[in-house]
Amino acid sequence: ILSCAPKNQEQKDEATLKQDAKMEWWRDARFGMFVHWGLYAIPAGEWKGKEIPGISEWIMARAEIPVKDYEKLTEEFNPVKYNAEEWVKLAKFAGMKYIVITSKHHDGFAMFHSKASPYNIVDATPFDRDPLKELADACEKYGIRLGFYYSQAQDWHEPGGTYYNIEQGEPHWDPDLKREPLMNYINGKAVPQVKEILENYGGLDILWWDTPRGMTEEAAKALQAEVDKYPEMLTNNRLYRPWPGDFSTPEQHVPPTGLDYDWEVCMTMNTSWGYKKNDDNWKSSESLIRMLVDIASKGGNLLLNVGPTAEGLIPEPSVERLKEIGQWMQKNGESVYGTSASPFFKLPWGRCTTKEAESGNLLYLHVFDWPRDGVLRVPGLDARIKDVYLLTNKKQKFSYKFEGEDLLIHAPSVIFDPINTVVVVKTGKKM
Ligand code: FHN
Repeated sequence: ILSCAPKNQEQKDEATLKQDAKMEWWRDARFGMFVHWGLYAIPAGEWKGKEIPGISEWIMARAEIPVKDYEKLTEEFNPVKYNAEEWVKLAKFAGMKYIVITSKHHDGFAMFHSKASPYNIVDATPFDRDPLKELADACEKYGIRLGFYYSQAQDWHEPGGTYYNIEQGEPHWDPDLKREPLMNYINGKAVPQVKEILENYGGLDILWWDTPRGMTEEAAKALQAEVDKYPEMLTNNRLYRPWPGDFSTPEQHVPPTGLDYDWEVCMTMNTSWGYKKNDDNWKSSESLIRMLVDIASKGGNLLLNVGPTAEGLIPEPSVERLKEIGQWMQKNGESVYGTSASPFFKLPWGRCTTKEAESGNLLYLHVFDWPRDGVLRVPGLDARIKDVYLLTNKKQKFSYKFEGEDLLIHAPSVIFDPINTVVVVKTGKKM
């Protein structure tokens, strides 16, 4: 048994208890929806008839599009099929407890009504609605927590925003973009827009910074001063290196073990954050469910991404996966929500999450591959066993015995289901 169990309450200092209270809903949630939506959904990975490699929200940099040409996309951005309630109901069905949406990505285009810059969806496009206001209202209505993503340093539309093209140079292809000091952009657009998103959308639960590239301590302090006005709001670790924020953000990979601070994996279902019309490299629902279980067994959260189309629709392959994940979560969500990391170093047959019960602990054994000899070995489980049953059918009991300190659970008589077999072990001792 790893001694990674959290310190008991008495051992924790005041600051830790305060941070625990702030993080509680987020740690219990375990699962959220990431949304990358903006002008880049129109080209969707293609420019002037050519497919542009890589993540589609970077098309302005990767296809070396001057600002004046990219801006023309605003003329046709009219996502009339957008329905915030449909998105929120789908996220809720999938078992997601919070949504983080791009309010402004690196291209500088604001997906909300901003007085700080006319380069926004309400003022610069035929779509005269504020989609983030509609999303905030829908999240309020359906009890889903809300976060906004904000690209605080990279802004490829503004002369003072930092830029990053493939050669890590300046946008040599855009002669009109005269560079200015970063603080011109930070004071003129970033701080005013961060104030707008914090003040005008009912109070955010999360502010998701991205990326610290080119940030300075002066710029970070100016933005952090706005965040400090909302002490209960969570922020990630991407404002400025090495500022920690409230949680770290492994991207497109799952850490091999748990970490000793809060963390959230952000992950695409295919290969692009923004909508990409020719990207059919989709992860299966089963692999996404196992990823969620793997992450929860290590004490982390999963922020799973969708990239809506220029019409405002979540792509069908994403919808299918979210519905299948939701069906699994409806049967097994208890083994993810509000759980803590596994106390075991490694389990060859699957993963384990744990939850404190009134008189001991619940172990949720996620069995991906039942061992050939029919015996599930739980190493070093030095605790009194009160019950062993199938999460989806509490009447389905399992016979078990101890071999030394190892608990041996015998295979069920029913056919093994490789994705829905969560064996619950109720123990009489807190671990
Ligand atoms: O450059 C961005 C990228 O477009 C995307 O938004 C991801 C999501 O975490 N973050 C940055 C790359 O790390």
